[in-house]
Amino acid sequence: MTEIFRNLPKVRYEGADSKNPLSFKFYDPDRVILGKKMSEHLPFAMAWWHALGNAGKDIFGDSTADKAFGAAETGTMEHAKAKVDAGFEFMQKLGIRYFCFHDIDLVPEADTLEETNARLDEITDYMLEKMKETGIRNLWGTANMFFNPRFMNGAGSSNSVDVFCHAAAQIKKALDCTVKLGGRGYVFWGGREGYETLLNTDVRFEQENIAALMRMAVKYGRSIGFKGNFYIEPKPKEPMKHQYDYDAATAIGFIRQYGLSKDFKLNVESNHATLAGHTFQHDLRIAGMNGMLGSVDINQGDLLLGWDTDEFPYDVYESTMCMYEILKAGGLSGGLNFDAKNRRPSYTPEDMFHAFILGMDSFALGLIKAAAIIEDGRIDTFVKDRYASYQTTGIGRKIRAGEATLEECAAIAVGNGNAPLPGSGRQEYLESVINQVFFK
Ligand code: XUL
Ligand code: CO
Repeated sequence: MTEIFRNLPKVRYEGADSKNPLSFKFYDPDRVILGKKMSEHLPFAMAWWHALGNAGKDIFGDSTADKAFGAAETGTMEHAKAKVDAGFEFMQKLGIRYFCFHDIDLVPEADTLEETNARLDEITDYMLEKMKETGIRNLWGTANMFFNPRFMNGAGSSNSVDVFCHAAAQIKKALDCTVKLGGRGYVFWGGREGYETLLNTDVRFEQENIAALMRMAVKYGRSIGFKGNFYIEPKPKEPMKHQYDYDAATAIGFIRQYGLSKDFKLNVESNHATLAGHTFQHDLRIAGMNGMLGSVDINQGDLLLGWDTDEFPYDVYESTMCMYEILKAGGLSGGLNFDAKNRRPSYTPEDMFHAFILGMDSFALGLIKAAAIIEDGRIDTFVKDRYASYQTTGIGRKIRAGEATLEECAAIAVGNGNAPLPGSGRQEYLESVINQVFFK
């Protein structure tokens, strides 16, 4: 088979002093951190849609990159196969062990569902061969229920029952493909599950229907042997003005309200959390403390732009706090999917390599620094001590045990006179501890 990324080598770890642009400076897969190999802490995945599908088109301009990968014509089955060849060669060269896909990332959508499904059968047969050859695995699959005009008012939340049924058909087939490829998860990102105006929208009706569709998906998935997690991927807006899975807390509320907790966790994405007005760390913490941190889409937004820019992550403070939350939550059942794309002017195949090297090195550094923060111990000790009065006083212990009454607390307050100040939060000191751990 012809090599697609000719002149681009297998990328290896060369250490922080290397000036070779096509080497890892920090990602050393076999290095052991907190008792586990880096490669196990960091189950990186390639997003089919960005890496193999996105050629740099934006609303002001056409593609800049050539993502035909040698096919005579794009949007054909020949092109779909060329993408498989390119994707597996790329993942092997970067040492990436997982990929994620939407149904229509894999094949061009045909005029009928039957024909699209037949194309999916053909391409997944071809992918399975490559997976066997390379040991590369599927992290998660999903159905694209936002691109086609039929989904203009949503999928599960559509006002039209015919659209709802079409969404169901796509989910059914995407689940078939995910199970066939041995996927570890199945994602619902409700890109158009929301509204443009409340003047035409019955929010309760739409949310009940989304939950009904998810319940059907779980029932069908389990019936065909899907053992992995279902994930909701929160995002507050874009493309819709308001999206129902606004942030981690909202999605967890939805999952609990509709009785989906047994089967669902979250896929938390960095740039989505920041669009919701949170830090990435915030949404990871909310998911983790609720036992709902399943998988993560890693990328980076731009505060000066304010939309979902899906940049490759280079902010090591952010990747560190991400890995800190993941380590604290006991790891991921899913993985770290690069839902990220090259900037439009970085259009060459070599730029794809640079992008993943940047992202993988940023997360390797994040892991190293997060482990160092935990081993240093000052942050964890400070947080624990900050709440010490709930351990050192009788009333504190009673409050924690749920045994105190309002009258009892009030009587203690009266006996104490005015409550003393609660103690300094020491934010600036703690931030300087982080800097010290980073740069010592
Ligand atoms: C869009 C986004 C999606 C999901 C999968 O912002 O993140 O690509 O990850 O549908
Ligand atoms: Co995503």
